[in-house]
Amino acid sequence: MPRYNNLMTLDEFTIQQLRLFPNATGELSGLLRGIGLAAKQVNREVNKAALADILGVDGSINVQGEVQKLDTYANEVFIKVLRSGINCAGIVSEENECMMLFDDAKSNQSKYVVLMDPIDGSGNIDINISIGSIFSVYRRVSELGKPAVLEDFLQPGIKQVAAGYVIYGSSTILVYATRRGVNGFTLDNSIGEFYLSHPDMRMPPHGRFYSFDNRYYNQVDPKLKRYVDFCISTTENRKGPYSNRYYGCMVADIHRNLLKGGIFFYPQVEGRPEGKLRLCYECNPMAFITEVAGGSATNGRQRILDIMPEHIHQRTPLFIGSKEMMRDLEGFLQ
Ligand code: P6P
Repeated sequence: MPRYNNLMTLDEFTIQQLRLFPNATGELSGLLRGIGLAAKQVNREVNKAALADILGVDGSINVQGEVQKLDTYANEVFIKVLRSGINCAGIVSEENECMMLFDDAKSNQSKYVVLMDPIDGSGNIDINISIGSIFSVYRRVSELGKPAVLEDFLQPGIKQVAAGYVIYGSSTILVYATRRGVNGFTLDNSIGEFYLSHPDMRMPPHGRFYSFDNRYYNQVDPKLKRYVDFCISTTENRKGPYSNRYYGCMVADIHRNLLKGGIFFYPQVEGRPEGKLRLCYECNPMAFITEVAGGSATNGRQRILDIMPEHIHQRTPLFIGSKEMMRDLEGFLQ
């Protein structure tokens, strides 16, 4: 008998959460289970990407530039699962220039829309380093029974109902947050079930890791340079410098910080006045998860979750991590 036979599966957990809200319709639970199904299908291909010849660029271009085949596959999987379900009225994806409305009678009745980055960290696929998927769930502001509209997707991050990510690493873990908390589920590949392995995740208030691509050191605001200098210095109240860990996959960096404490930042740099990361389907979901877990996230001036999106693919500088480390950073940026 597996030693974790008394652990709860993702499906059991979402149904247990549903029981806590007698008036709940079960739509959100069903939506999250659908995302879990899509994650399992993506995971299967991630694990054999090199064998399945889905490495390498397939030539099609997304809004970010060259697309790896796995990006395209993952996008199609999430769309297929969400469209065939009855809990999502439409999606915005990094892989699609425009919103995609599931304009059928059942989907139009759904209360929710999803924004997603099907594969975050595509550059890591060919070198077998962790990659992720990111998703964000909003309650529609438009009339049910009709197709979703653009305003459903352009809500500030504080309006998120749920947000999460999947990290495809040494193990595959699905982490999602609602206002009630952040919980992580590890995939048992032998039976294809996610098991609750990280209940009630809390981001430590401090850590020893900072994630920043040092190639930008001479391109950033002098105040931020002084913060980086602080990170690599030894101060009286901190034994040694922080370790610089930068995985090229925000999901992996932030997952580590969620477990160990740390800070991640991708600021504005030369040629990228708004930074690189996308507000709606990268920064907002990661900021929601981080805040529910006790951390914080800003664009250097404003709370990420308070930003009113103007375009579904708009970018924003991102500073995100442990509460006390973010407080130190803000002291340097002021
Ligand atoms: P760079 C991956 O493409 C991503 O969106 C984030 O996951 C990651 O942190 C960042 O971009 C890496 O960007 O410019 O350092 O390759």
